[in-house]
Amino acid sequence: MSHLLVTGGAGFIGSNFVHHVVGNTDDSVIVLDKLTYAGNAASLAGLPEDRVRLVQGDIADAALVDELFGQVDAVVHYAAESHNDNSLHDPRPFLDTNIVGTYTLLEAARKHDKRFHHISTDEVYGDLELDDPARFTESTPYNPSSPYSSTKAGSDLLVRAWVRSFGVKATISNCSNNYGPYQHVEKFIPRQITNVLRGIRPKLYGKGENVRDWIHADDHSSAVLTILDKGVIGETYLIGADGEKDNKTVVELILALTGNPTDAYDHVTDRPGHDLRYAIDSTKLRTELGWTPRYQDFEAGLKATIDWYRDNEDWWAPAKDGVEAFYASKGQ
Ligand code: NAD
Ligand code: TDX
Repeated sequence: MSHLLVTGGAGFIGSNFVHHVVGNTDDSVIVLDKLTYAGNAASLAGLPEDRVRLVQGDIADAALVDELFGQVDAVVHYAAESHNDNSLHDPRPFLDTNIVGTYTLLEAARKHDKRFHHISTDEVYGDLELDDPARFTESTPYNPSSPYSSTKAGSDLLVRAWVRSFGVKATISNCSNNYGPYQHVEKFIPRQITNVLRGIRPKLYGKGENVRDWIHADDHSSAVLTILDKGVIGETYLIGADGEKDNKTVVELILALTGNPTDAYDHVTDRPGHDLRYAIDSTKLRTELGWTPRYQDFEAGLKATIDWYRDNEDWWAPAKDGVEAFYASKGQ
């Protein structure tokens, strides 16, 4: 049994991880989360109070971080500013949290000599051509496109430097696009699901040809637990579930699964610098650490996600109008 500190544990993937830990281990969790617009204490509702404690605070607050590192065995670092479109509008918080926040945690990991796992993204590798058979591997050169992905790339490089120069016991994972419950309505899949539930037409950027490699958030969680348990210090592991789909296909599937005509969507202004395609080769994680994803059927996972948003309007409704007003101001 371990005591874990989970940063960003009130966000989308972090809260899915906390649910996964409670359901699959005896571990206890302290969540450190600033509860920005993207964090929601309700995402942790119903979890046992003797195993999950939420501390509201900033990962860049060195005194708070120092205190919390003294209370745990290992740290899993999810907290980030995570939305590309926001980073194009106002990059500053991305530098503060993704770079300075990660630096603050690494200094505490060094001082307390604690096991540290850094959560990152496949976006650090840039993008692939639509017709290129290649996929990202652990040796693909970094080539980020947006303020978001460049700050995530910077945070990965800080982790590598703290391992090499200071002997911090860290691992890194770079995962593909996640879907599942508790994802903020600013992101692609929840935005389109909640649009359809409200009778608004889904909005596709540009031609809708861009490809994302979808993985269920619960599979991301099992991969992270596997790396915490068996990962080799200093190593990077790519996490993906062979879920490549273009955006148009995903929107058509959401429309079909909700009983709507599959052409009932709009094309809107494209994202500047929009990455074309992401694709993950997760052979290293599967062969060296023995991980396999559980959600192999994207349509079934998407249907369950649609059902979750239908059943949990109280969770997403307060954010919906503000998000749509932001997109409308940009023609999206
Ligand atoms: P999210 O935006 O849903 O959640 C981020 C959480 O971090 C929120 O709860 C927020 O309140 C918290 N936070 C933000 N700034 C903070 C700060 N300064 N101090 C403490 N807490 C702070 O993001 P997500 O989609 O769950 O992503 C989580 C992590 O996974 C990120 O590191 C992201 O880069 C990575 N990732 C995401 C995806 C994806 O598809 N969403 C894919 C691969 C990797
Ligand atoms: O309304 C939309 N219409 C649309 O066509 C939105 C919000 C998005 N899109 C497109 C843009 C992307 O091609 O859908 C795709 C997915 O968009 P996002 O949900 O914004 O995700 P993405 O930019 O791919 O980044 C996500 O995956 C990697 C997460 O937000 C990142 O945190 C993670 O690192």
